[in-house]
Amino acid sequence: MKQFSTHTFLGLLLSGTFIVLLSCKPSGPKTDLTKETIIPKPVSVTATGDRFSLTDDSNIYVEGDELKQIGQYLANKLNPSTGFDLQVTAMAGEPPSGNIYLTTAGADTQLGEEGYELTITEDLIKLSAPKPAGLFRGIQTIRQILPSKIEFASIQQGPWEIASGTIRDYPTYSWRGSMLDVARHFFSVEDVKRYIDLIAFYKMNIMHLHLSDDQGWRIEIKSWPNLTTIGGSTEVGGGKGGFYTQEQYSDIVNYALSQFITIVPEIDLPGHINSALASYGELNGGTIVPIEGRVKMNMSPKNDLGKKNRPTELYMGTEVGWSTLRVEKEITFKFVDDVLRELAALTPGPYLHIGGDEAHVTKKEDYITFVNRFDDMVKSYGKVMVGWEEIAQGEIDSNAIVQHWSSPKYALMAAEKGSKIIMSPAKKAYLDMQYDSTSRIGLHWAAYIEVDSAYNWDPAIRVDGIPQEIILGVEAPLWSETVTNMDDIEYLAFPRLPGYAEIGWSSSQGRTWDEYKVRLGKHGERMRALNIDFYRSKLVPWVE
Ligand code: TNX
Repeated sequence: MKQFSTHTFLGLLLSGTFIVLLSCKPSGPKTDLTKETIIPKPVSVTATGDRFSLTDDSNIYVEGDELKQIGQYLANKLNPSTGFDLQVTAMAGEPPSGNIYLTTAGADTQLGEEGYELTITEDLIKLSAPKPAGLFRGIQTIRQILPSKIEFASIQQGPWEIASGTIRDYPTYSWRGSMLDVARHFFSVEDVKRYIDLIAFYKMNIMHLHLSDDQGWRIEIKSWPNLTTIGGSTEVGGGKGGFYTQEQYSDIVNYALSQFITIVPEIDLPGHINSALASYGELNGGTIVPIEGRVKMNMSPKNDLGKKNRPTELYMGTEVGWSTLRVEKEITFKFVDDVLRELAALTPGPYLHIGGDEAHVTKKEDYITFVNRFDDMVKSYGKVMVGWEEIAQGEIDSNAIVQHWSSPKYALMAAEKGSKIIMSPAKKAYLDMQYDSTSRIGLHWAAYIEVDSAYNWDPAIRVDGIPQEIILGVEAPLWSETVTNMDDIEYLAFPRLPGYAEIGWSSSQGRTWDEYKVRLGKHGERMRALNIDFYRSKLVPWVE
């Protein structure tokens, strides 16, 4: 009896000590890679139970000079918070232990354009991918399996440990993007670059810039200078607007390219065109009479475009669908051709987006003529035409890409013509929709989109009759009628954007909101470290 109680006492003492030891364990040392929070969720993760420590002695080795830039990108992400001075060195073969190694040599080509394999042992972090883009995507995973404080801009306390194991990963869809409307409100080059940084963190690869609309023309066109000097001079609400010089646009394009993100420039035609009509009277066909039954949105008194051949007034309101180019004016086609030629020359990516949405005051037959001629022009400059879903009415073919936002009818029409489809259903994927009726900015004409609703859909089965093979991917547009600064952008884009990134990258098999919301909650720390002004949805169990 006595002995028994001594045992019990010892047992209690031991387990007590164990509990104390456990709780004294420094926070951080994680050895189970499968427990890490990665968004978008990788294809497969295997843990091996050890850990790699990044230290002051660590460096980054890359296989070949052409990978140095990617290595430097990683160093730039890791140096500020660790306070280390990771150096990037090109060399052949595996480096000594304690380092990070990026290589394309001998990588599994099955991983495709953007896939990668990450192998972490006690000795080495090895990231291998058949293409540099895959290394870049894999680096985002490395960032996400380091402690959250790695994202701070100032020095933080280590240790900087990563659980060992293997991650094999590649995307489901090749088009994973977001659109920023810089026309309704103008955003600086710095803002656009920050947005690019943020979407890159979630492995997106497309940045669509909505460069013109009724309220503003935002890209310098040298052959038509008034477009920016006049058409770029204001914005919704009457602010001073702005525009990108061709040099600034190229700077954005190159910045995106360095993160393996393609800029898709959009000039919205033949509607949403008042900023051009206000810049050049010769483009203005005069008063528009809305066509019965085709004017869906509440029409503005502004649909009076004033006198023919006279510039219209600049517009600072938010109505849509009231302006149009005129087919009968041959100068119209010279204008569009000049714009597309200059834009194509500035754009290394394969796409030109010609808008095509909500041309409510363009006659249907004229609209079709426009789409056909725009398609010819885009092709003549060696580019692929992208347009909002309404372009499916034109004589488009399998080269064209149709961006679905509202009507299943147009999506089906596009499918019948063999075109590819980008999924941007407004009820699910519009970043400018409010979360709920209390959201401080945003619209709600399509829906209120809480974070769960934004995540809970599958592009492959969104529109009946559209097979997955013709779906290029997912894009989340951020229209900016109510968005005036970077905080506003962040508040609407986050935390919904990581969900769209996951829908585009990860398999839909077994995807559930209940599992995702826990991962998203843990990303609260990362978003805070990145200084993102995100919406703290009550539906998410935030860890901050
Ligand atoms: C519809 S969706 C538009 C935009 C507006 C947006 C506001 C589409 C292709 N056009 O012109 O900014 O709604 O949510």
